[in-house]
Amino acid sequence: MKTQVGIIGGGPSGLLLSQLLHLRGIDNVILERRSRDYVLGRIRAGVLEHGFADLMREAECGARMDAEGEIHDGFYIAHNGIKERIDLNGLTGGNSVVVYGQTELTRDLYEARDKMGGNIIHNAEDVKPHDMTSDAPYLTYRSGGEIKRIDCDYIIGADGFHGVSRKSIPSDKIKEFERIYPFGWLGILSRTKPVSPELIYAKHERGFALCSMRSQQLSRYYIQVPLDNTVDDWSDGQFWDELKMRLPTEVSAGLITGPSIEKSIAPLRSFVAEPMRYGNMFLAGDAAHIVPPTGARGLNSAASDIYYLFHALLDHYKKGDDSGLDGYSEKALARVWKAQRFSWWMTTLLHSFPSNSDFDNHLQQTDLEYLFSSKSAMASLAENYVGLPF
Ligand code: FAS
Ligand code: PHB
Repeated sequence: MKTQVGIIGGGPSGLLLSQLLHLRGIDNVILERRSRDYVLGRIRAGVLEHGFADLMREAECGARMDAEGEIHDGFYIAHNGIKERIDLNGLTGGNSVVVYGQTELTRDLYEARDKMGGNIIHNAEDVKPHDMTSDAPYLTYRSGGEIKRIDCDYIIGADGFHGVSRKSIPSDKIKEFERIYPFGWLGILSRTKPVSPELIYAKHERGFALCSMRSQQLSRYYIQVPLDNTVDDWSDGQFWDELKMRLPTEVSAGLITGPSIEKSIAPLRSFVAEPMRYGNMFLAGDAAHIVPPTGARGLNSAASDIYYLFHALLDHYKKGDDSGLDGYSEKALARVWKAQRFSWWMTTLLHSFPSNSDFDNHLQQTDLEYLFSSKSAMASLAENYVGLPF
């Protein structure tokens, strides 16, 4: 098989790029290791920057997001028994975020690809990129016991943190930066009315908590847990009791609890691989970078990678201009590192660090007090949260 762009990974990054390229007549194929049901069974991000929402609309996949997603003009930070609001809309001259689950967004992208007859190969085993530094790179994969080959002009590694693309780059051609946090997030999904119309990020001496949602009937809650915890250490009742202890009394009094329909623990790490290009293979999304979810930047950083790659490939195929491709890694990394900084700062501000000294803890509380004492500080948080320009 021959295609123009071979994409490894059928998550949001790969799907969004595939849809944008196909709409402009650029042929592409997605190789996805898992089944579609498996991919759609993942519960992940919940907050979209306005730039991501615009890209979904440009990809003709935004209708359900606009119908069912919620526009949020602000969120709360709870600390010392009170909650204070960050007025995203007022502090950014009218910008906001869309609360719409990644699972639904991925479903919308799959439906759009099917409608256009997009070529997505599921259960593609042993996907491998080859001859990436040549003008004729290709992909191989195993399907039904047979090794198949796809010749392409370019390969996109959109296969997430555990994918094959980044690991196929010689170690002397890539540099990795990483910070592992000494805790994880235990998250649950429950068919209950959210405790608050807007998100609440809570800093508490017992640990961080987050009250989020997927709709007015579906709540998403998280609590910081030690790295050695497993889901089996936490019954639903224990989760609800701990969450209540970490929220201001007036908030926990209104918490509607119910059985968890999903419960999982995600480790927290900051990770960047540089450069995001190796020959004619380009990395995008979690394949190249990971952030702790505190700043809701994970999925949103993938969106700007896709935006840059889409326009770079368009310029190549439509104008013979390769400046976008040649500048992709530097341009994407400039925004990736700003998302890294913001995510690290939000994580450091709001979590309990077991190894913190009294000085560290005093500094952390002062950072929070300064934030709410300064419109400039809140505006800086807000402009990062709604999304820096692409
Ligand atoms: P993805 O990992 O989503 O997709 C990669 C795809 O490639 C997968 O479908 C995988 O099956 C496939 N693949 C992997 N290896 C392959 C191979 N060898 N061959 C073929 N296919 C292969 N972000 C937020 O903003 N907020 C959150 O709350 C949040 N929570 C998260 C919780 C968890 C547990 C995880 C893992 C991530 C979370 N994220 C969150 C980040 C997440 O949303 C990612 O940013 C987002 O999924 C990035 O999308 P992709 O780059 O497409 O990578
Ligand atoms: C979520 O709803 O899953 C969510 C929202 C905001 C975050 C992280 C996760 O910062």
